[in-house]
Amino acid sequence: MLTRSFCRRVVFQPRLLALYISPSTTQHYHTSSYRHYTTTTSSPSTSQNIHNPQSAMSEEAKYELLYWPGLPGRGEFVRLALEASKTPYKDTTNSDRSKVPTLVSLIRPSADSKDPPNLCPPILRTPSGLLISQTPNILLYLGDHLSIAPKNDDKYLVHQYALTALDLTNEAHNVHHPVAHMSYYADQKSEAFTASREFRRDRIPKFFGHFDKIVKYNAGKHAGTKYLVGENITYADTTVWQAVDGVTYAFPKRVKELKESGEYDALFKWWEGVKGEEWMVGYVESGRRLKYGDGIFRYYEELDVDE
Ligand SMILES: N[C@@H](CCC(=O)N[C@@H](CS)C(=O)NCC(=O)O)C(=O)O
Repeated sequence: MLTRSFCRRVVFQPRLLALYISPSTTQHYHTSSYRHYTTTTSSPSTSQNIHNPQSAMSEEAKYELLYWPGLPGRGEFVRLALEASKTPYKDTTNSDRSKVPTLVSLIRPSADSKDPPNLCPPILRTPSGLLISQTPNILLYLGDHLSIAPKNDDKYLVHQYALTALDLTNEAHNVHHPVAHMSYYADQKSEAFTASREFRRDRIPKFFGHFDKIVKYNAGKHAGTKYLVGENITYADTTVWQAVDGVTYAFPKRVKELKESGEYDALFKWWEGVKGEEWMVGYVESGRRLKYGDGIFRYYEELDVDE
C-alpha cells in the first residue's frame, strides 16, 4: 500500500510516476482505498468508485483542472466550485492518464517554457489561458469569474471561511504526516498517534464549532437561507463541505460522537442540505467524484481511537 505523502513523492520519483500512470497500479490504489472507505460508518458518503473519464462536463469545457489522478485531494475544492456553478471543465489527468506528464511539465518546467512556474497542483487553466495554482487563489479566481461568490464585500467572508476550511484540511493532513511530508506514514506512526489525539480532542470540535456558528450567523441575517454567506451557494459552502466530508472520512468515530452530542446540529443540517443539492447529486451520480484514498484525508483506524 502506498502510504507516503503520495503526491509529493510522485513529483520527485520518475519511476513512481510511470507506475502511477499504469492502470494496474491505479487499480491497486483504488482497491486499498476502497477497503478504507467501506470500513467507515458515517458515510463518506458521496464518493464513488469509478471515475467517468469521458464526463459530459468536459464537453465545451473552457476550464482545465490539472491534478494528480485517482483521488479527490486538493483538486476536489476546485472541482466542487466548478460543479456547483455548473461550469464545464476538463479534469485532464482523470480523463486521460497519459496526460500526467503534462501536469509534471508544469511543475518542472523546461527553461524555455512559456508558462509561469507552479510549485504543485491543483493547477487551473482558465478560458483566457491563464495558468494559476494554490487552491485558495484558484477559488478566488473562480469567485470573480463564476456565480460562486458575491461581488460585494461578502466575498471576503467567503474567502475567509474557505481559508479556514483549508487550514482544517492541512491540519488533517499533518495528523498522518506530523514529522516529514516526504516520509512514509509507517515511519511516523507514533508521532501521528500523538497528533491524532489532539486533533480529535480539540481541533475537530474547534473547527466544527466555528463552522456551526457561521451557519447560525448567516441564518440570523438571512432567514431561511441554506448557505454560509448570503442566500446563494458560494465556494465557502463547497470548501467547508469538502473539509467536513474529508474529516468525517478520516475520523468517522469522532465525527459520529460530535454529531450525537447535538452541539453541532446546525452544521450537520447544513452539510446534509448541500449534499442533497441537485448539482451535488448529479455530480456524484456522474462518477466524476473520486473516492478517498492515500491523499490528504486518510482513514487509519489506529488514529481514530477513543481516549
Ligand atoms: N498550498 C497549496 C498546496 C498544494 C499541495 O500541497 N499540493 C500537493 C497535492 S495536494 C502536491 O502535489 N504537493 C507536492 C509538493 O508539495 O511537493 C495549495 O493549497 O494548493
